Amino acid sequence: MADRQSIIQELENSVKGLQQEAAIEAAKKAIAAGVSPVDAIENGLAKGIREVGEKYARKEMFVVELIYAATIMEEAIKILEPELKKHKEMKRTATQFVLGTVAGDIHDIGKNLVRIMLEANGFEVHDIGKDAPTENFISKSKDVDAAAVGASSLMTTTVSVQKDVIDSLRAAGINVPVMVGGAAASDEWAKEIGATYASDAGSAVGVVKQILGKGG
Ligand code: B1M
Repeated sequence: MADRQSIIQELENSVKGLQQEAAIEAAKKAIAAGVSPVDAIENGLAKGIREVGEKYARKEMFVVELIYAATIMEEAIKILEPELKKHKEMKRTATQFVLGTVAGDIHDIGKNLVRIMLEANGFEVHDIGKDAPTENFISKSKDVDAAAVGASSLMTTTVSVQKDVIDSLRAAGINVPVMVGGAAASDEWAKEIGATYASDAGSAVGVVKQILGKGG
């Protein structure tokens, strides 16, 4: 059976090399070999897609290739998703969490991973999708009586919308804690806008527990 390192490398290479079949096969191998799905995604697939993003930024790859690489990553995550969900706690909580990618930003792979991880840990996640209008964060939070809200942003051009979401929540009298994340966010930025930052989907669970005062 292939070892962890070679499977992780295959996952990364398949995304970088735009090889969908290879990505799916490597994801299946990861499960068979007992590689943690979080490890497979973060150190394999995500590493590959970030390199594709760097090549795109250097104009060494076209946007269609970026789109295809993202599709490959999503298909491989579909294979790994049931394994991610197996790690869930048995006890479900009644904690309502509203999550979305901010207006103007269509990047949702990271946000979807955050949703999977939160759901796997018993949270009731209301995913309002990508390019989500700020008012949808407000209306959904009211509808479900959210305990906390999460806003993802991947671009420098949309990160300020995370602040708009917080300002609009506060203006509507919704004073719940907000978690921000995504490649364009940072700890410093989060502090500036009155939010809490999570760097990845794994740590997002601990951050949500912490902002809700549930430890972790
Ligand atoms: Co685009 N894109 N993209 N893209 N894309 C970036 C972000 C970019 C940095 C690439 C680059 O140029 N190097 C660049 C932004 C530059 C900037 O900041 N201004 C960029 C650009 C420019 C664009 C377009 C404008 C390109 C174009 O059309 N000309 C366009 C955007 C259009 C728009 O949004 N209006 C665009 C489109 C796309 C695709 C559709 C092709 C695709 C997205 C597909 C999808 O999401 N369904 C795509 C991709 C794949 C990327 C990169 C390469 C990879 C993003 C990704 O999925 N990473 C990205 C480069 C990069 O990020 N380095 C790039 C894997 C994922 C697992 O990681 O999303 O970081 P990530 O999520 C992590 C953490 O950040 C965290 O947990 C996740 C898991 O660990 N996290 C949270 C995320 N959200 C969180 C929320 C939380 C907590 C943690 O709490 C709420």
